[in-house]
Amino acid sequence: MRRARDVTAQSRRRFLGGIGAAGFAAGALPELTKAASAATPPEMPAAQSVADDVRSEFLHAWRAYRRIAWGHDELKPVSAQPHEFFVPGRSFGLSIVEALDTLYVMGLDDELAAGVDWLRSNLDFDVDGEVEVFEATIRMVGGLLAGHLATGSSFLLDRARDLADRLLVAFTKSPTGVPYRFVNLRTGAVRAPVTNLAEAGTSILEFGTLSRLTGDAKYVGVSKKAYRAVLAMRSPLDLLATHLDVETGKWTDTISVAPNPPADSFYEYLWGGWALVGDRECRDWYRLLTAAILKYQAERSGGLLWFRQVDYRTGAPASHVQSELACFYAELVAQGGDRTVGEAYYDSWTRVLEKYPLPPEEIDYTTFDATDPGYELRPEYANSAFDLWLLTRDDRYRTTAYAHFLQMKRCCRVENGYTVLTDVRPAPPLQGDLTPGYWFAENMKYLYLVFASSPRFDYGRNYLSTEGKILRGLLPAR
Ligand code: DMJ
Repeated sequence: MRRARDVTAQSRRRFLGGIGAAGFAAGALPELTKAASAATPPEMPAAQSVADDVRSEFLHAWRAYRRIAWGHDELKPVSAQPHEFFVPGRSFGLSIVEALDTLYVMGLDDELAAGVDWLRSNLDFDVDGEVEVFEATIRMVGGLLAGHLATGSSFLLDRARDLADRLLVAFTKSPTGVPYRFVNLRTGAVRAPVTNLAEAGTSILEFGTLSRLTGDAKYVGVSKKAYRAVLAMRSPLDLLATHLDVETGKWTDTISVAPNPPADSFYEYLWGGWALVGDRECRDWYRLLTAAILKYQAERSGGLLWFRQVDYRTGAPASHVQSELACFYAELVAQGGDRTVGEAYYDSWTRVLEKYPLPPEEIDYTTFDATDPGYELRPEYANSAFDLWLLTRDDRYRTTAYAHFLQMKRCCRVENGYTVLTDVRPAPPLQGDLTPGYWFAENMKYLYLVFASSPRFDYGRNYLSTEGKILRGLLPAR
C-alpha cells in the first residue's frame, strides 16, 4: 500500500515539475483568448430548479422515444425513425436498459415500471447475431445490473447473467484470455482477434458486480486474466501500445494514445477494479501505468494541460490530438489521487467550450482546430463535472455543467428529443439524426445528480461505470 502510494506522489511531483518544459512551446491561442474574454458565464438558478429542468428535458426525449421507437434500441429524432444498435433488424430495447437507473434516481417510477415490463415481455438474447463484446458489456450487462440494483428485480439480474454467459466465450476461447471483439450470441462463434485496450480491459466493473451478486467468481476471473495478459506487454517505460492481437499476444501498433480512445476505459476500469471491486492488483497496475502516462504524455500547450500520443517504447511524441472522449480522464486521475492534474485537465476542456458551443469529437490542442467537428451527444465533460463536484464540492463544477447543459439544449434539442451534431463550428451548428442510448444513461444522469440532491442516490459512497451505470450508491425509494 505504502509503495503504491509513493509511486503516485512521485509521479505527481515529476509531472508538475516537468510539463512546462515538455513538448511544444506554449502558444498564445489568440482566437481563444478573444472569445474567452467576451464570454459571459450564464447566471445559474437555484440547484433544484436546474435539476427540474434537466429532468423535464430528459422526459421530452424519453416521451419521443416512447412515441416513435419504443422497444427499439435507439431513436433517430429528426427523421422520427427507430435505429437498432447491435444487430440489424433486431432490437434489445437498448435505450430502455440504458435508462433504468436514471429513471429510478429521477423518481420516474411509472416510466421505470413500463420499461421493466417491456423487457420482461421481449428481452431475449438467444439470437443468431453477433454483438461487440465491449458495447454489450458496458451498455446491456451494466444496464441490467444497475436496473436490478435499483428495482430488486431478479429477472433483470437473470438476464444480465444470461448475456454475460454468452459473452464469456469471447474470453475463454482466446488463447491469451484477452477477449475477441465480436461473439455470436447463439452459436458462440468469435471474430476479430485484433482488438484495442478499451475492448481488452473494460469488463471488471460489470463482471465483478455479477460475481458479487451471483457468488460465481468466474466473471471477475476472466476480467483479471485479460488484464494480466495486457500488463505483461508493457514496455520498460510502463507504457502500453494500443492495438493487439488476442491470439498472438503481440501489439499491432506502437503508440500509446491514452487517455484518448481506444485506450480510455482500460485505465478507468483498472481504478474501478480497486475502487468498486476491491482488487489491490488493479490499484497497483493503475498507479504504475498512470505514473508513466503523466511522465511521458502530459504536456502544457498554450498554458493548458493535454496528453500527447507517444511511442510506447521510447516516449517519443507522435501526435497532438485530443478526443472529446478523453475528457473523462479529468475525473479519473482526480479520483485516483492526482486531483490537481484532474482539475487542470478539466479546465483545458472548459477553455475548448469558450471556442465551440459543445466539444468537438477531436481537436488539435496546439491550434484548437477541430480535427473532427461532430458532437455525438457525448457525456464525458458532464461526467468529469459530476465527479469533480462530488470530490471537491467546488461550485465551479456546477456552473460549468450548467453552461454545458444550456448549450446542449440550445444546439441539440429538436421536436422529438435531442440529436447529435455533425459540425459544431457553424452558427447554428449542423444537426445529425440520433439520440444515442448513452445520452439517457449518462449525460442526463450526471447533470441531474449534480443539481438534484436525490434521496435515492448516496452522494458519499457511490461508483458509476464507464456507461454511467450506478453499480454502488443506489438507495431505497422513499
Ligand atoms: C459511452 O458508451 C461510454 O461512455 C464509453 O466509455 C465511451 N463512449 C460512450 C460515450 O461517449
